[in-house]
Amino acid sequence: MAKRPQKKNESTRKVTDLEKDTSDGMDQKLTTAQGLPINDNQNSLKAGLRGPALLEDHILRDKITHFDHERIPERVVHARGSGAHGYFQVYKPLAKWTKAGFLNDPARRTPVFARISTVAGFRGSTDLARDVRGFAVKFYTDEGIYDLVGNNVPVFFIQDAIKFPDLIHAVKPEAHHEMPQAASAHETFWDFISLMPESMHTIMWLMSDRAIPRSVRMMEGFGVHTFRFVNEQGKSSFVKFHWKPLLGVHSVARDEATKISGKDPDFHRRDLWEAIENGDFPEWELGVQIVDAKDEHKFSFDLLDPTKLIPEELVPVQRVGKMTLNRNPDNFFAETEQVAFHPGHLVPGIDLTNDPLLQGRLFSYVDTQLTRLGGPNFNELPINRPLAPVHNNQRDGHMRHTIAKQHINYEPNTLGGGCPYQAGMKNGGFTSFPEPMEDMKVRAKSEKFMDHFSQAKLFYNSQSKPEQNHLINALRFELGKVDTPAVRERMIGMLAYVDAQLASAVADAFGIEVPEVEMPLNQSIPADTPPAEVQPYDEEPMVKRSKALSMADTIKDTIRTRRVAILADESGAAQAKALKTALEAEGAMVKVVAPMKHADADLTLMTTTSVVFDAIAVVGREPWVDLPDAQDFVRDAFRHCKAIAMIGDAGTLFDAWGMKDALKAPGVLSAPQAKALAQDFIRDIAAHRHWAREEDPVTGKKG
Ligand code: HDE
Repeated sequence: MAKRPQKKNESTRKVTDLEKDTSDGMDQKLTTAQGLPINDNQNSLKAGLRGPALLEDHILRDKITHFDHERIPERVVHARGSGAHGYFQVYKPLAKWTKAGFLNDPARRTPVFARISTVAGFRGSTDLARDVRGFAVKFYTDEGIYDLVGNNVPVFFIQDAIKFPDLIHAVKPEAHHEMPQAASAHETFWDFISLMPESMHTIMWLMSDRAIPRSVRMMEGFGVHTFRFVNEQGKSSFVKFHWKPLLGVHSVARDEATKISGKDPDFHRRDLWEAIENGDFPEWELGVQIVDAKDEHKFSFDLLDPTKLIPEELVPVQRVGKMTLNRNPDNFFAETEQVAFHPGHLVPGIDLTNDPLLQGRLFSYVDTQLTRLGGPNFNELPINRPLAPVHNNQRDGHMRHTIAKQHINYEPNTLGGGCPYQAGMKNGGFTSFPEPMEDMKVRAKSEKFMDHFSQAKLFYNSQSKPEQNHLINALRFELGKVDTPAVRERMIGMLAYVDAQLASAVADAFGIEVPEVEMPLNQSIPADTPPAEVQPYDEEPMVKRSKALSMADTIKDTIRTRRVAILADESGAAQAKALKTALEAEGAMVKVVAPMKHADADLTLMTTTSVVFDAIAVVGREPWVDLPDAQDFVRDAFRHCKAIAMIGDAGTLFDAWGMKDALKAPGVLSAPQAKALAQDFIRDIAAHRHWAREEDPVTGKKG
């Protein structure tokens, strides 16, 4: 009898009756979908040994019909994603601001399912595309499902939902030839963006290294819109949500990202999966920025404008709880693919604002599930079911799972004892915040929405020098993929509103002057409007630079889960072992890479590449000096500014390969024995990348 292997990680969600895998248990006979045991799964039913297949073969048809319908439409955006289960726990009650139960009981572990995605690529596209990442979290609270459906960038491209289909059409592969896949580097995207000044802030984020994360575990998350908290007394405050990763915020280099896309397109998915399987559970703290209702209009920007963030210098982020992802899905399709998020899945104590982007989203998510998941009963799929009991009069529809045993399906009633009855506020019934409202019907925005450049400027000014260089190079690359000069010129004109040097650095790459700035067609701002400054809030000083917007000072105190390759053949095995032991003691994941497989080697130069590692060490010179693959391995690691340790006479390889003075570059170590450099190597790996190497006039070219 075949036994089903058990999952090793603990489960954090209770399994409901309908979720139970009926194939569980010891006896695993192969059956049809109807449970009929199958005698022969190798041969279809034929008229004779050499005869035609028979239509009668119900077993063949059962199998093939199901197979023919295995695919459902992929998400129109965020098609490529990875998910994981876990839990959320608040540090202390937030009763002052919100009555949400899961934000008030520090003893409660609320189960969550998180799905992290790219936006533009198809379901099978690469993880390392330059893109915004979706960061969606479903909380299975005692009061029903709460979804925080955010991104890894705190702002969005557009201010109003009505522009979303245009934005997505422009960024997706072009309609005539369906190219390029998972890339904003093409003409239609930049044509659209060059006419949308409101996009400039998000464009700065998209062109920064934030859009090529090292790992989804090392990414921030943001609710983007301003939401409302409502407390027990009915008092409301505005809130912006943040997820702060405990491993810090880290990215890869641009060239590295494109190479990873070829070598391991599942890089982020694999990284998340392996970390969880290894027990290195990713953690994020939930942060909130709270704005008192009376301060709604104190900012230079409108709190309802999703292209603006609230600088942390104006309103600090308070860390109020922690999410831990500790279990991989059992089945990708059933969980990660079928999970259905919706910003309108709310619990009492959390409410919406009139952000015009958010308002449009409230329509879109259920609408899209109706097509994607085939009908209104997607809420009954195991991954979407609330843990809180559901009692209502919704009935029937495609693929209904629930067998309603009550024939009374209307309210009010007496025949069903009045059940289910309206909860009322006292019993946890949801009430929308009674925001006063009386105005004209208009198609317009408030005036403060019109400042499109101050925060783009704030972001650019807050970047470190290497980050600014990376951003410039990303723009040079992206605009270099644009064929129509007028589109490129219009974009460079737009950059001039953000920063003159940025615009001219990009223009230089195309041998053109920064064009006279002409305001785009669909905006009402006069061409000579100077970029506004960030205005003081509550008499606080102007924010010109915000530390939180740069990754330069992020957490860099650990090498936990960092991937390190040690190039060593059999002659270097002892040194490799010594280094491996030291690094593993600090939580790094170490692989020994050899020219040919030997007993102590995990991988060979043929089966791996340095772009999938955070740091490399090389033992000895002889095994490598004549191997082009070894040279590429080291060159890439050097170019991508990774920590490098040369052991024994490995340091002489640089001269042999024409990498003069590389030993003097930051983050490069050399010693006769592994033991002598292990501690320094650990420090250099924890520093993530040694971007200063890009500036070194001797050893590498800029950027
Ligand atoms: Fe989405 N978005 N979105 N979005 N979004 C979807 O819903 C939409 C926006 C976000 O892992 C779709 O189930 C509109 C902002 C995430 O399953 C769709 C607008 C933010 C995910 C949809 C926006 C997001 C989606 C596609 C402008 C960050 C993936 C499939 C008004 C705050 C969730 C689906 C997952 C998915 C519509 C803008 C985040 C079509 C109309 C802003 C993380 O309904």
